[in-house]
Amino acid sequence: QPDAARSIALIGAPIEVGTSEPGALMGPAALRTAGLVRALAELGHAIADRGDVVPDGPAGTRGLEGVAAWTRAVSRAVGDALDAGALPLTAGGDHSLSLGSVDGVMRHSARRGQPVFVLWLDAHADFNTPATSPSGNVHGMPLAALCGEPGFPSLFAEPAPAPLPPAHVHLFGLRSIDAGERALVTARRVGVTDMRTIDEFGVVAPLRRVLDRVAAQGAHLHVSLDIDFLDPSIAPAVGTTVPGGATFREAHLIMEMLHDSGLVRSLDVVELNPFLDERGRSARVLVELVASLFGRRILDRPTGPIEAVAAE
Ligand code: Z70
Ligand code: MN
Ligand code: MN
Ligand code: MN
Repeated sequence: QPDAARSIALIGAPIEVGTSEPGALMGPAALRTAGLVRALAELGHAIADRGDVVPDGPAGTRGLEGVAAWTRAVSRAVGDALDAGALPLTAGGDHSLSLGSVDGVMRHSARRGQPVFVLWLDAHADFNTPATSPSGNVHGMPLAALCGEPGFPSLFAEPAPAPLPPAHVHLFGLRSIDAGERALVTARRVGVTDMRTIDEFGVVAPLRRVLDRVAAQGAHLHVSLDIDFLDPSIAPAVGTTVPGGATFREAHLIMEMLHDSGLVRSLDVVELNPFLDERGRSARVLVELVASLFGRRILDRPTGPIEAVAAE
């Protein structure tokens, strides 16, 4: 079946104040250079590049103060895209940008009385608070702030939306977690498919359970793709590599399943550090994955053993 054409808004969020490793601010430019807009246009989508977000106030300060300047601006850009009927694709930049993108999604969904569900494809839990964080890096904290954990300064515009319920967050691909966030993720009952589960059951069964829940709730599905979800052998452009990540094939299958579900309403692509890339290969893998999420497929018909036999 031909794919439904979508209106997509590409929002650049060149943020790196949430990390200690410089380079992520070049991420949006590298994704554009790798052909992100062309790939989506070739699939028949109407993609508008809205350029890079301009932060509110001083954004060069590292830490929560600098991140706060970005959060409100990213939230507005994402909210405007959703209001216009487009699917916001926020390209980072470090993972603190999801404070803004998810906040924008939550405000939009609150107006419509629709629940929000967040699928977090990441090696990390990103559930530290300023009190538990061993590094002080805000890119390790966005989910804790979005879920209303105490200890954060004011990051969101007033009035802030109700916090994201931790049960509406699913960490997928987890393989590196700090002691403090480990306790929080357990206590708050955050959904988790860790790498051990993926090794044992593959990606299909766990992801299908998540997607079935999202469909049953009629929720807005927000997908946040951290490049370190992938194994560093296929995507080396990250500050801290964590071995044992998703393979090229697992990641593509996940994107194809997300596409087929028809549930994804907003997307982040984060943590690409082009300064650490090898001849653009990490940026290109991300573009291929995004294309798969938006309908690129091997054949223009469903694939599978039964169809293959019937076609002979
Ligand atoms: C660690 C921290 C982190 C990358 C997220 C790491 C956080 N949990 N690192 N993404 N690359 O500092 O909070
Ligand atoms: Mn992350
Ligand atoms: Mn919506
Ligand atoms: Mn990560």
